[in-house]
Amino acid sequence: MSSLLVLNGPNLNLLGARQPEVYGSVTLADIEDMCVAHAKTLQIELSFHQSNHEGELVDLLHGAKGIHDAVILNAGAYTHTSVALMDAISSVELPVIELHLSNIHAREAFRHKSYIAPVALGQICGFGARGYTLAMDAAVSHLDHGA
Ligand code: CA2
Repeated sequence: MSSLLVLNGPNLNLLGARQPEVYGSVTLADIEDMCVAHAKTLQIELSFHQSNHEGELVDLLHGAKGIHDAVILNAGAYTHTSVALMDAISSVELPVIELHLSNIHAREAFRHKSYIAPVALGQICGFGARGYTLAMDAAVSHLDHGA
């Protein structure tokens, strides 16, 4: 049975509380529930985490090797700054799907740069919370068919 790790970065624990016009009104707990339900329909295992700390996200990526088959990563603002996360993704040699709730390319210029994109399998952004289940489908499709 395939296993996916869903990793969420800084401030995503605040979802639903502020800026609903940008990020929607769902909470991260709602998103986790959606992902758990979707994992059941896909018949896969799922692990879901959030951290506000760059080093902890690096540790969680390192720990994924040999345990999970693919990673879905919403690195939050670290997307735009973190060489450490980029290097961690390269080192684990697992397929990583970069995910964002908002369309980062339609926002401020500093959000257009992603350190994750060059080492990711692909990027999903702009579909709100639904992006998480889209990313799960993409990960399973990649694992099953290499597509
Ligand atoms: O669109 C996304 O998913 C982001 O990864 C969200 C990050 C942002 O820095 C990225 O550029 C795009 C922000 C995380 C959520 O921040 C919140 C701030 C206030 C209230 C609720 C969430």
